[in-house]
Amino acid sequence: MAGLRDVPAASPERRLRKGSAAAGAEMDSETLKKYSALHPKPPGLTLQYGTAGFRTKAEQLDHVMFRMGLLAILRSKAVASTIGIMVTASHNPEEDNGVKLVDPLGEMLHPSWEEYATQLANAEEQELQETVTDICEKAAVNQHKDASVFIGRDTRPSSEKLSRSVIDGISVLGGQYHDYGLVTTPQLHYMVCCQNTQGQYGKATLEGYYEKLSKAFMELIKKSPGSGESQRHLKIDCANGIGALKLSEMQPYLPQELLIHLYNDGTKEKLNYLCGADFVKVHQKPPRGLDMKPNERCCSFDGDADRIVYYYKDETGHFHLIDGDKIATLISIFLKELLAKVGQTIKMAVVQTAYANGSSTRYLEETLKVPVHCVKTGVKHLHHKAQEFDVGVYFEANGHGTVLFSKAAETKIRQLAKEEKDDEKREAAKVLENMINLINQTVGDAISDMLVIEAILALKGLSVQQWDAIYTDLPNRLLKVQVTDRQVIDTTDAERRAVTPPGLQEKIDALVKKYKLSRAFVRPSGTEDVVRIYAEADTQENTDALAHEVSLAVYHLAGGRGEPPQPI
Ligand code: G16
Repeated sequence: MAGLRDVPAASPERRLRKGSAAAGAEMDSETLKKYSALHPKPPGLTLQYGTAGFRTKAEQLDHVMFRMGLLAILRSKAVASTIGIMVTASHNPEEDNGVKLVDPLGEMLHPSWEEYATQLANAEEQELQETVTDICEKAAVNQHKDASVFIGRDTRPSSEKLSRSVIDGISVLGGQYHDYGLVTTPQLHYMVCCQNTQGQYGKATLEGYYEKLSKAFMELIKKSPGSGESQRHLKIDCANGIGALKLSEMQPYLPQELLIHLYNDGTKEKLNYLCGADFVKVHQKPPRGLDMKPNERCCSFDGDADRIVYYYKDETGHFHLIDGDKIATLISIFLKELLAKVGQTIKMAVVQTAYANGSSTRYLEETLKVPVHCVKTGVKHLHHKAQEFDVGVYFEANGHGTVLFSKAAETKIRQLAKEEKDDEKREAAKVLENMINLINQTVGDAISDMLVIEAILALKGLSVQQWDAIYTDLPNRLLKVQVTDRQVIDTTDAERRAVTPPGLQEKIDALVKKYKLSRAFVRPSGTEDVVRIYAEADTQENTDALAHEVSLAVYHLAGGRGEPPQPI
């Protein structure tokens, strides 16, 4: 496989591969034992494959990384494709780390394998061999297949060492790997997809990624009013993370029409500290370290550059957040107009989560007349749902999302862009074709989303204020509460209702009734040791009161830890 590096001949994996089975019952258990002992599991520690893989304090993750190296090889053999492993804890504090596994077409790991990942991560040392064998049997792993893994990591101080533990795991079970080193999470997803589609999706290199996106972006903005004459400025808060590094690399590929200014590039401050997309969304205020003048368009990436939110400050100094819901709305308006112009029966739908602002759902359904679907938090759920449509726009309110085009829709659009006789239809199809090339369809990608948004704003001649004015968000508030065991909260109806602990949902229902246009729900986070609380109501004051009351209900009924939540 081009670009892949064989593990060194002297590595344990070589010896294993010479045997009839690289993994499973006949595996060289002594070698596994020996290498696993270098990455010992703290006895009794159990971790769960959460919303986006494993996440916890970096010092607890060495064994998990080694074992995810093992798992990636098993998965690669099972599906006869390259698998990706990204070492990152994304929006979490710098001291945390984590791992996200990437499936062949760049999607998140298939849910059926999440359970195997959890089993493997939690097996005690003496059970490890048996667990590997068990997974091989259950998942019908063809031990004779070749295996290959792509590895990437974020800029956390702990990431390099942890990615070496991944490589140790890979080496024990055999196969090839390519270590891309520092990349954004979506870049790794892109590489995996390129590799498994034999280059159809693009070249599996960073250069290939930059060239593909910048070419599509340039094609798009060529058609914008005033193109070539005016420059667009965009200030980007990079969360002190990988986004800064990769945007700097990409800058020479970008046309002069787009001038990006990078802030929080990681040279001075800590990753995600008082900055980044999660901070801006949760606190609804600008990040530290970005000087914002009135009406300037600004955006924030998160720690591994798979989320983006926009914002600006008006003349009165008032801060306006443009979150994932408004990004989805802008993209949907734009695509819907183009689809109408090409005159085909290509159906579009939007996928959201319970966190979507009520105003966005109403606007999409009632004004834009686009079907909206609500699924559980986690891009894996949104991605899966979006695959059901010709064009599936999915975004979480936190700014994590993308657009998926079905194979049939993509083929039709490319054909129209080439052969359609009607000029207007052909031009619309060409714009759609370039959007397909610009959007990273494997996963939410802050760089790609940023270019998509900048292209749409330029083509439609929209200012950030005009975009913001499409609809008015209902006041909303996100809070966190610490409890002894967050799994005591179980939810249903796409996480909009709590099933346990007893009495909690009844209490939330009663609290919600006190306010107008109100809504609230609670759910255990899959990336942090907290319960998340979301509330919406007619005014910010009422929203904050509702959010606080619900957080107290969680604290009292779900075993709160530490001090009770304070009013906002
Ligand atoms: C991850 C997931 C997102 C999810 C977020 C928060 O984001 O990829 O889909 O919305 O965690 O999840 P939770 O509320 O369960 O903690 P990231 O950017 O941190 O990888």
